[in-house]
Amino acid sequence: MAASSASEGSPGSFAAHYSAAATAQPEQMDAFWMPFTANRQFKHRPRLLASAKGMYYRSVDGRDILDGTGGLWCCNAGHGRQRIIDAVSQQIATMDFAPTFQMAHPLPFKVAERLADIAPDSINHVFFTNSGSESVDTALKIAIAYHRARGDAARTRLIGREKGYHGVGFGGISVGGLPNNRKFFGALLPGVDHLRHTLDIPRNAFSRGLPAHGLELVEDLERLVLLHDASTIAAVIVEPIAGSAGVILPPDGYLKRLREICDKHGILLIFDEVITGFGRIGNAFAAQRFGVTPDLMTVAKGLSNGSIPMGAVLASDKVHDAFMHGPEGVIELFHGYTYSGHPVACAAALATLDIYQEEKLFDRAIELGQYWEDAIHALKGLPNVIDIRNFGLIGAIELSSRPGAVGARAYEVFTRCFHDKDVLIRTTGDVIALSPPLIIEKSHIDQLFERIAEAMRETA
Ligand code: PXG
Repeated sequence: MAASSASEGSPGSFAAHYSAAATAQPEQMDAFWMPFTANRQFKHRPRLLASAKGMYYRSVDGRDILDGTGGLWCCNAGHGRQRIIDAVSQQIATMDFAPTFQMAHPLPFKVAERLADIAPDSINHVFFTNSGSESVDTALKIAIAYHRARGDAARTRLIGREKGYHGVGFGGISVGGLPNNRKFFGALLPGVDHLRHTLDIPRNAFSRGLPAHGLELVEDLERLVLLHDASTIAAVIVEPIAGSAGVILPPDGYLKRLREICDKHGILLIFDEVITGFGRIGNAFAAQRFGVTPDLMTVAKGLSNGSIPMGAVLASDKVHDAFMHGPEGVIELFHGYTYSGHPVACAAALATLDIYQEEKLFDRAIELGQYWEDAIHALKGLPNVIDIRNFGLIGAIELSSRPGAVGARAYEVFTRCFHDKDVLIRTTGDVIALSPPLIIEKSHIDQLFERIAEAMRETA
């Protein structure tokens, strides 16, 4: 596109793209192969967003849509934050890109320091990536290489958990436990096993906060140690709260006990904090909220408020220091991405971390937690509701599935919410999952659940 045609309102401008999109026909939308989407269904009745500010998106047809999802668990500080816009604009104009292989620029050092400041005490080192999936693959590789660096090269096995979601790299789908994300893609990584998941609706339905039943499930790790022997196991990776599988909470005491068992057997513990990080459940990270410190943490999403792709692995001194031996001229970890520590992403992250700190957004999920919990549990008794789960500013409403059509009922609620109720929710299977920006106010919470309840009542 010639530069001269890219001005406001001209054929190549953003405004023109948006107005064309509002009336696009399915065949005009064919080129974009959409991720995790029923492409043909979507293109027959698209849901297109045009702009975003604060708690709201605006659709291409001009409706203000209340964001119950923080984009996709990303925009913890709400949308369109001026500070991030300014930081990103200024950085891209100053230096668009700089390599971080054998070269660097000041920003990733600053972001790393800021992350070390808000992470648990023993976690002081940061490896940058560009997404949650890359963070997971990076953390798994660091875990295996850590043991090798210590002369314990037989520890290569990775343990994930059923229903876990760790992104879509081969490492992530191998340790992940969602059948649809695995079954199409061959044999996956060898040497992986899985703990049992902790979703137990018969015993825990409508629990408020952490479920009381299921602590014994953590002992499943001892079963895997017996089977494989600890000397072969590098790491266990879990989401402190599983998001994508439909919000699965750890039974009270589960994560503490998991830490103990890992310590007993010399196994590294990785928390995948891609959705629980940056205040989602109060405190900076779930690690602090639950009082359990892992050896490695993966983050993304809220790190840059979703504005520019960015992820990171946060490593403990123990893990990091194990690599810092041998001749100084030798590369300690043969791993990295062209865009690790990208200047524009770093600028976005610094501005984001400033907002979180100044507005005390990591306190919000605790301040609002009770109100949120009461509001979501008030939906008990609506048609087809079989469970409601909540923690911090995360919520889930699980519906019974229609016979032979898992996911259809929640999908109908989702489309009704978007088209008729002007509210954005997220569904996975028949679970409605909610993760609003942390700037949400009580009046938004009321609005959110009123609208969702209406859509649920209208859905058979
Ligand atoms: N780990 C966890 C725990 C995640 O939730 C990833 C890794 C992968 O991140 P990237 O940036 O590679 O997508 C995620 C991503 C949902 C939903 O609806 C959740 C994610 C992505 C898309 C949808 O719950 N989480």
